[in-house]
Amino acid sequence: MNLTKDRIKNDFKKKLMNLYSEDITESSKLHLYVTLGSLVREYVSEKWMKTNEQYSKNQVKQVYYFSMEFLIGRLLGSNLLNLGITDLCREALSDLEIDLSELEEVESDAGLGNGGLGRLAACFLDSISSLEIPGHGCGIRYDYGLFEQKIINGYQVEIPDNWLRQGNVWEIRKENKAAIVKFGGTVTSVLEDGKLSFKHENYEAVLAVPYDTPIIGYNNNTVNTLRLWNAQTVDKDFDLDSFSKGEYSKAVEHKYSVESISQVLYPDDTRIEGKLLRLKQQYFFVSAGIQSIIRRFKKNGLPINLFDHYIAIHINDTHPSVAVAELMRILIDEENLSWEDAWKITTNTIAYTNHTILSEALEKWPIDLFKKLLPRIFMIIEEINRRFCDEVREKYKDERQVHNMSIISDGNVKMAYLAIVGSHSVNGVAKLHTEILKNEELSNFSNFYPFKFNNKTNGITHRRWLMKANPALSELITKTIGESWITKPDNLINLLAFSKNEDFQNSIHGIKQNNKVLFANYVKDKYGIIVNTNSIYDIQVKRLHSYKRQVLNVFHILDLYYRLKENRNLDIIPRTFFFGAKAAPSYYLAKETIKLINAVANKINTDNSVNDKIKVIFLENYSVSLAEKIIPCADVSEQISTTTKEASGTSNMKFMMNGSVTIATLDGANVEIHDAVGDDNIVIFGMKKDEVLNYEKNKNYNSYKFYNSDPRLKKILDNLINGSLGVANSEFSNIHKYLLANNDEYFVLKDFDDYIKAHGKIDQLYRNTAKWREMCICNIAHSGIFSSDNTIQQYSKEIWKTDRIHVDI
Ligand code: 26Q
Repeated sequence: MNLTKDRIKNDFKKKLMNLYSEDITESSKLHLYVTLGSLVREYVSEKWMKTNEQYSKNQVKQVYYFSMEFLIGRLLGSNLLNLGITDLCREALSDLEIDLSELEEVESDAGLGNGGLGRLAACFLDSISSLEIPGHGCGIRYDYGLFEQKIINGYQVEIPDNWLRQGNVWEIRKENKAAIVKFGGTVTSVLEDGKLSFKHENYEAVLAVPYDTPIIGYNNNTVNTLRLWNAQTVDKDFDLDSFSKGEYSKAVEHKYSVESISQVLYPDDTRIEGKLLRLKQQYFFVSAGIQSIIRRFKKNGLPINLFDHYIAIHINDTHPSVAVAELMRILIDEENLSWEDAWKITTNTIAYTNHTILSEALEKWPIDLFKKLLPRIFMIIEEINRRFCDEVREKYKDERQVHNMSIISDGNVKMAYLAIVGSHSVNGVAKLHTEILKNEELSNFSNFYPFKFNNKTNGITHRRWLMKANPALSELITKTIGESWITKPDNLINLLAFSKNEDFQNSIHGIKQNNKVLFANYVKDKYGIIVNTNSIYDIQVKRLHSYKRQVLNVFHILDLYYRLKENRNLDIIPRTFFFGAKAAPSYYLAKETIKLINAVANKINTDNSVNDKIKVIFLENYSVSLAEKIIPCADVSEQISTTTKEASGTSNMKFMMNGSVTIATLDGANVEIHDAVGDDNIVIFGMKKDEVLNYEKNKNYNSYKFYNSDPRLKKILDNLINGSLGVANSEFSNIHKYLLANNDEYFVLKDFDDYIKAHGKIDQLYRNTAKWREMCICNIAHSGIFSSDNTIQQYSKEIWKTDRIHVDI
């Protein structure tokens, strides 16, 4: 399609008239946004259709990425970018006296995820399409995404995220592709002509209706599909009996109970609660997704025994791991394959990524609950487990080992074990994480199946996180090294030749400075706080969790504050500390930490004796769109998790790509960032992996030792509970207790001293302007390897075995 400015102007006016019977002057921003969005969708419709046609016609292998979460954010800007029509649209709209960036701000974030895992899925989709890989997303169309966070009097308050209130221009409801998902009921076995079959009766049927969103590749014709499922009643919305008796609420009870399945994203990304509704959500989208894959597969005329030659299914953590049993069920019960054939196909099809080693996050379901909700699936898991346990018994002749590895044990179904046994590939998300999985957490399984375990270090899409979030920097990069980095992000390394070039350093600095000023204006408008744009912007944005140690960051700030109070002339570079973090609504310690950050912010920002040197800002409602604003203005990126606890981290990569210097523990992908940039371009502190593992094994850590021997820590901890932070004594007593009486699970006190020193080093480095800028450039130059394009190429080649397909129009 040959788009010109004039054509866009005309199409836009026509569309506005068709949709709203309005002209521009009387229209609202929302209507203008919807008009542009609809137009963009219209522009991709041919590519979308042709992509699907070509996949069917050529019978290519396709991959389906199953995930409970897709944290997409906004699509207008990234769709325009990938279509290569941002400037054209901006100019066309500008002729019509419309500001494109204002329209972008109207779009709600699709916040269908908690954090890293969901955002990774979104970056992967962008890379899959941009690399012309036939691959799609499969998930849940939640009516409500991750809650919106308000801070009231320093406390987090959660507001439902009604992201669909203004409609969603990107999705298409496909009623004709709906599937039925069955819950509960009874299963009986029937022997007929010597063949055993299973009859499922008295189940509750739920209708799964798909909504498709186009996933547009960068500068190509590929448009893949993100298919999200919505739950509906199969037949009647009303129980007419109850209705005619006047029992109105009873009449719609069933409808609400069914629709609740896809109503809301669970906002907890750790501490797993064994909630029935969560398991219902999992089976709901997995069953609907696999049914729709099988349906399309058969429609293309392919024989079922070649399923794994044409289909790869990737499961994002254990959340979709019932896929193993569901695929078995369909192959055996509906396609009449033998157990052995079905098992071969299933394990060849499915691959699993693990995202955590925190034991409290490992999913397990009580047997009774599982059996009642999914009786046939449970039977299949029992049989999978029986056969697996036989193999383990045969190999080790050790019943303890059999018990330790059993998928069903101690009254629970262990989803990670099911995922490992039922797939051909198990990967961690960074080198260190995979090592820990192999050698510690899942060593049983990696000894049994050494060929399954592999590493795929996470990545981020440089299109959203550099080109879209930081257009000025992208332009400068292209001006300096040409545009090849856009499709070959590794070529960013060519920037190294300019790292000492003074002009280039100044340009890099100028861009950062400009970003900092823009964000300072945002902060002033929203919070009424004046930020010193010459201060170091020191940023920690991520979910709030004890292992991510936001408290360590706060302790550094408090220490700095007390030092400034003691010595008004303390020579430090002014700093502004930014935090952004949502706490799971039931995670009380995390919520107390938010209150602590806000109390410290209030204390410091209102203290005129220090607030020209340091300020603290808690940014409300951290989200994808806020991340795109804040990351490009960071000088310092805080990646300070307890070593071994952060599987990978991905914001560390986004910051690096935008030219920040990282202060980090050697945890997760920080290890690979450190390997890439070297000692001189990152500030590393804290315990190493073995120290942490030793403390944990020997149980010989004693946090009081640090409290008693370090007067700075004593002061900070005492002040938490004596009212000196301007709040009641009890306000932070849980944090205090956690760190002292409960012995500081994540070694905050142990790493404190080293962290303070590391910040001292940052302050010194920043003074050497040329050296600091060189560091920033070096980080950008090495960030290309963390493009999710690289990650996806590895997944495609080593796990999915999918080929690139160029779509012809
Ligand atoms: C499971 C069951 C019930 C309720 C909630 C959950 C649940 C939901 C989300 C469990 C875990 C999550 C999310 C985990 C997550 O985001 N992990 C992060 O994944 C990133 C991508 O691999 C890594 O970079 C991070 O290190 C890891 O913490």
